[in-house]
This record gives sequence, structure tokens and C-alpha cells, in this order.
Amino acid sequence: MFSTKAEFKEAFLNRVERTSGKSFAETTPSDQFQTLGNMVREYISLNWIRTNEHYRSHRQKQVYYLSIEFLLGKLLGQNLLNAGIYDLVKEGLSELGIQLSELEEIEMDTALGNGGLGRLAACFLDSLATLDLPGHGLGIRYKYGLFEQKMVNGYQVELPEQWLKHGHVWEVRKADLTMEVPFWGRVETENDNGRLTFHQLDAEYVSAVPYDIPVIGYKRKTVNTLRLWSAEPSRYMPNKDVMKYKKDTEAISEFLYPDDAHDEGKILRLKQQYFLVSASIQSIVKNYLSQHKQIRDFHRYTAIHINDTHPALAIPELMRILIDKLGLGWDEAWHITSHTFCYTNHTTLSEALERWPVRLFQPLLPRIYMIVQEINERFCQQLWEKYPGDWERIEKMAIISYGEVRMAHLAISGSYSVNGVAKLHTEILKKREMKRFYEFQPEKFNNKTNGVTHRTWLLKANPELSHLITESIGNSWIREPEKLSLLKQYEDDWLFLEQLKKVKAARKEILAERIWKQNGIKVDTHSIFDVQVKRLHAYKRQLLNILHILYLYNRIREDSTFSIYPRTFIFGAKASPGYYYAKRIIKLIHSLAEIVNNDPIVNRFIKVIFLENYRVSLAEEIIPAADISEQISTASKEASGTGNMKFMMNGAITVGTLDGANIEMLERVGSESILIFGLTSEEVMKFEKDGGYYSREYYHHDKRIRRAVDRLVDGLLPDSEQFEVIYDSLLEGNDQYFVLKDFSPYVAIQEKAGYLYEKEQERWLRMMVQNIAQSGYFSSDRTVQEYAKEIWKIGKYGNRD
Ligand code: 26Q
Repeated sequence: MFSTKAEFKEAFLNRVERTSGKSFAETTPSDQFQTLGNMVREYISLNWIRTNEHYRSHRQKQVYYLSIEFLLGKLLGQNLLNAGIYDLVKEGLSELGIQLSELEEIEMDTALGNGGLGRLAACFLDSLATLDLPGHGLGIRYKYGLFEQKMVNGYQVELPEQWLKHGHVWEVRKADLTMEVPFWGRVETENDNGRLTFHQLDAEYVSAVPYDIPVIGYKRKTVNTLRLWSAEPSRYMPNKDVMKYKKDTEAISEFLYPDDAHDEGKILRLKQQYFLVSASIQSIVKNYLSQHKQIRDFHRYTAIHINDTHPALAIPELMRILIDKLGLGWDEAWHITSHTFCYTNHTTLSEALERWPVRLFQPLLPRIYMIVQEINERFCQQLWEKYPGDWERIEKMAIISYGEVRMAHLAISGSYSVNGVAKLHTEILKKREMKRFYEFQPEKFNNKTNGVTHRTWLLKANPELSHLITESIGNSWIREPEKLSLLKQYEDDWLFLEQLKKVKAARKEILAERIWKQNGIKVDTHSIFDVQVKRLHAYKRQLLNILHILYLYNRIREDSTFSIYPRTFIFGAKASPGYYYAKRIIKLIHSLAEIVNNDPIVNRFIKVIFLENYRVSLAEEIIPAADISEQISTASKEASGTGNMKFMMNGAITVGTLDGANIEMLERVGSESILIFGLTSEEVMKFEKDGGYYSREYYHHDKRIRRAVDRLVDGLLPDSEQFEVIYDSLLEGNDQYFVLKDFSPYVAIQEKAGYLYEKEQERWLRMMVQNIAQSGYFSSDRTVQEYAKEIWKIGKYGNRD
């Protein structure tokens, strides 16, 4: 290996030639990337082995984080930083005439997730390893990650994301640890001397082959593991149509969340879920039994976290292994199981609550269905004892009801801990969504406010700001983000504020360059960069942002004396392929951009930019450049949000509603440093319950609203017939997300933002400092530490320096 720059250069030169079969001069950036990736993996491999050995020999309690999504992004830069060799490698390469940034560009994003939930899992892995905690991820190695978004005439087109085309340098295939996952077949019950045993006959087996990815702690010796399962045909192939079997098998790990509109798609999703949990539970149990004699103590050495309900079948799967494979009785198996699992809920939107029709579930997973039935019966029995005669309550809480398996009910009943992801979210779960479960077992419920890793969203994404921070307060914030509060002392430091201003300006230049390259539009870097980047969803209200832009357009066009400080509105968003309303909103942003950007009167003041194919690596470029962070969901709908935190630590000022973690951001920074507007969650929930909101009243009584809304369909915008459904949703559909209700306060807060930015620069800079300084709480290190202490009950191992 290497420990100096000279050694690195020599090793790199040697290796790149040997592996590519070319002279150094002939090697391509792609050859160089592969070589560097392999070298880094080898560099940390001894620590990886040692970490595993250590966990084994000390029989330390382990936590396994089961998630159907891991949204990792690019790994090279972070791995170099965490391994502590970023500068050495950068300089070494530079001396060989290679830009490290160019090699970083080559890597494809590992986009095995849709958005918040998958990215949270990635941040947790970084924090677990950095805190020397024995925590590992388990997921699926989808051949195609989240689709690549191509914009064609303003319409989103989805292309398969071929992230594995050139292989994946970070993974290690471990074929010897393959697990066999059974589907279909039938269950035969046998009476074995008075004890019932169960055998799944004629099952179709699928091989789950693990690919391990190292998770390197920041400047730690700890290297944990993310294990991703790939589906392959099994040796125990059914003796029927082999080609069909092969195709069906490989389909399991082919796509992230395939279409679920039809039964066929649904079966595939259910197969994916069971595939993940069966392989994972088998592997966890096997690993446990290699170190411990007694399965009885399993839960004392293992915590298994289920990330939303998608992996909730892990609960009956562990029961199956304990009963059918290890011969335990039901009660003992249930004791272990219900002391092993913990569950996080990430959403209260009822359409996202998973339910599986029994008619699909039972034939695909016959033994698991039997177990779920038994769990349900015993659970209902317990309810009956507590609430005798209260049929209505029992039916509402049952795990199986009206021909459906309710995954959230299964997850709650089989877990010892249930948590929401922000204070408000947890309160809503307790008071509304899971009210009856909370009444039944209040001790299970707790809150764990989300966090994100500063080492990605500040250290890696914004080296300029990181440098300034480190120069001012030292580098302890990297491992202890709460130390950022030391920045408070620079609030009135004129020199510091000047430097902060320069850093933001530099980041805006970088983003402007990207916009020029991608969109061919020159943006004014002195304008306010007002950014909304996140998945496209009605509840996130990109439409409110758009209506504000239409309002400004109207004002500028109609009143020649009207003037505002220039603004660049920047959007990035993917819409789910089958979510037609969301796709229309994307089209609307493009039509609006076309009109605004090409109108010489209007474009002096405002511009609208849509950045295609929003993803982790693009977020790393956009977020550091933002002046304003748009977090404008309808109050009560956004469980937490995590983008809000990433903007905060990069010194953007939040324009936001009292929703999700925005509320806790307000608590931390104070009302002077965040721009809050709009309905409260109580007000929203009251309207939803009792009625009393009539969007037409707002349309008729507020001229600004009427004229902005009419713009959707009056022919101003190209392809405006596309926007009738949006217009109708606001008026005919009575504006389910209260866009018109919040319009006026939104305009007012935006005016305030513009005023502060233009007229009170120093105050704005102080607000930025306050946001960065208070962002430490929103570190996933804090979140993970809370999980470790209060839920998983795992400790760090000694001093591993
Ligand atoms: C459910 C049923 C059937 C098919 C798909 C789904 C499904 C898929 C993905 C349900 C939910 C998701 C993803 C949810 C998600 O990303 N939630 C976000 O989680 C973040 C991390 O906790 C929060 O910050 C966000 O507020 C929340 O929206």
C-alpha cells in the first residue's frame, strides 16, 4: 500500500498500466477511475476485515438497518475523505497531470432510492461508521436504479439508469454467502409427536447473492458493511420452463420500485420485499449462530431496524426461521422477535400506507401468510382482553382485514419501538394516524428527528465553506457537528461576514457555469438564487412557487414602475412515472421558463431554470449555491424533510411552512433567522376534518390570485391545454393542498426575503451564520446516537483510535 504521495504515485502508475494493458499516456479517465477505486478499496480492506473480526470476537450487539432503498450517490470523493487520503491523492494525481475532480465525474451515482427515505439511510451509514457503531445496511442491488430523467420539449422522459454498465468498483461479490429464498408452493403440516411442524413443498427457490460495499468511518478504523442482494437462478431450479424461471428470477432485482398499477407489478414488489428480508434474516441468524450457542439470546445481541413498512415481512420471516428451522415454540419465538425489531414511519399520507391483497399474498408466500394470520389472531386476542366487546376498535387495528394485510399494523405489533422522524410527525402519528396503537402501547412510541451527514453535505459538497469554517473554529465540527455553534462568535465579525459572502458568490458562479452548460442560459450571479429541489409531489407545492412567479410576471408586465431585486428561480425534480399530475407541473415549469426567460422586460428581473435529472451529485452542486431554500409543503404533510437541513448548513435562508423539521429549525435559529409563513398543521387538519375552506373565495376575492391562476390556461404559456387539470385541481377540486389559502402570506414572506437580501445585507449574512451555527443538531450523528442509546441499546466498542 501507500502512505506517502510518492508511494501513491508509483503504485497508481504501475497499477493503471497493468490493469488497462496500456501505457500511462494512453489510459483514459475511466481506466484511471477504476484503478483509483480499486486502490482505495484495498487501502481500507485491512480495516474492513479487522472491524468484522472485532465484532465477531467481542460478540458485540449489532444493528441491521433493513431498507428497500439506499441512495448513496457517488462514493469516490467521500471514501477518500473518510479514509483521510483526499489531499494526498488529489495532489499525487495532479502531479501526474490528472484532475481528481475529473475522475469523480466519471463515477455514476448509485441511485438505489427515490428520495428522502433512501438518502436518510445513506446518511445513517456514514454516521454509524464514523461513530464506531456496529451498524450495517441491508438492501437490494437493483440492476437499474432510479430512472434517468431526460427532458424533451418540457416533458419528462424516463431512461433506465445503467449504473452497473462498467461494473461497480466498490462492491465485493460473496457468492459463498448466497441464501436461498422460497416463493410459491404449499405448506404441509406434520404432527411430530404432538408438536406441529411445517414444511413448504414445491417452492420455487431464488438465490440471493450478496454484494458487500465498505462503509468507511470518517478518519476511523471502523469499516462497516452495506450488503446488497442480487437475485439469481437457484441450483434448486423448478423443473418447468427454465427460461421463464430465469427471467422471473432476475426480474426481482432488476428495477427499483417497478410499476405497481397492475397485479403483476404488485406481485413483483412483494417479491422484492420478501427477497430482501428473507435473505437478510437468514444471513443475520447464520452470522449470529456462528458466534453464539443459544438462539435464545438473539435479541440481546441483535437489533433489526425496518425502514418504513417495506421490509416489515422480516417479522414473520424471523418467526419462520425460529420455528420451522430452529424448532422453537411460538411463544419463545415471539418473545425473541418482538424484542428484536424497531420500525420507523416516514409518511402519514394514506396513499403511501402499504396494504397487500390476501389473494396475492397468500399464494406467493404461503408459510409467511400462515404466520401473519397467527400473529393477527393473537394480537386481536390481546386487544379483546383489553377492550372486551369493542369490535370496531379491534377491526380497525387488525393486521388482516377486508382481504388485506396492513403492513403498518404488522410492523407496529412486531416491534418494540415505533418512531416518527420529526416532533410534529410523531405527534400526528400518536394523535391521529396511529392513535389506537398509541393508546394500546404508548411505551413503544418515540420521536427521532432526522439528520443528515455534514461530511457529505458540507465537507464534501462545499469545500469553500468548510475551509472558512475550519479556519475560524478548527476542524472538530467534522466529527462533532454541534461544534458549529462556535461560529456564533463571528456573527458580528465584519471580516468573517465578507468571506462568507465571497464563498457564497463563488458557489453561485460554479452553479451558474453548470446552468450555462446544461441549459444554455446565462444567469446573473448577483441575483437571488431561490431554489426548490426535491421530488415532485402535490403536497410539496411546487405549484405555490410557480404561482408566485406568475404573479411577479403579471406585475412586471403590467406596471412599468414595478421593480424587484433580481431573482433566479431554480427547480429540480423527478416525477414518479405514473404520476400524471406531477408530470404536468414539470411541463408547467418549462412553459413558464420559456415565457419568462425570453421576455426582455421580464428577464431583467426574474429567470426560471429547471435542472434536468436531479440526483445526489447534482444536489451537491446546487445546495451550496442557494440563497433561499423553499420548504413550502402543506403543514402536516411533510414528515420531516431533510433537504431543508442540507440548505441550512450551507447558509441558505429557509422560506418555509410550519411543517416537519422546519418547526425544529425555527426553534433552533429563532424567528429572526427563518422565514415562516402559512397555515399551521392544526388549521390544515381542522379544515380537512370540518370543512370550511373554499378555494373559489380566494380566487374571486384576491385579484392577484385570480390573475396568476388564469395565466395557467389563458394561452400565455406554450401547450397551455396541458395545464387545465392543474387549474381544475385548484378550483373544481377545491385545492386539496391549500395553495390559494397560503398564497398571500407566501407573497408577503417572499417580499420580505427580497427586501432583506437587498437592503439589509449584513443582517442577511448574520442570518446565514446563525443557520450554519445551529445546523449541528440536524446532523445524522446526533440522530444515530439517539437511536443507538434509546432504541438499539448498542454501545461503541472501547477506544478504537
Ligand atoms: C408505498 C407503497 C407502495 C409503493 C411504494 C410505497 C412507498 C415508496 C416510497 C412509500 C413511501 C416511500 C418513500 C417515502 C419517503 O421518502 N419519505 C420521506 O422520508 C424522509 C426521511 O424520513 C422524510 O424526510 C420525508 O419527509 C418523507 O417524505
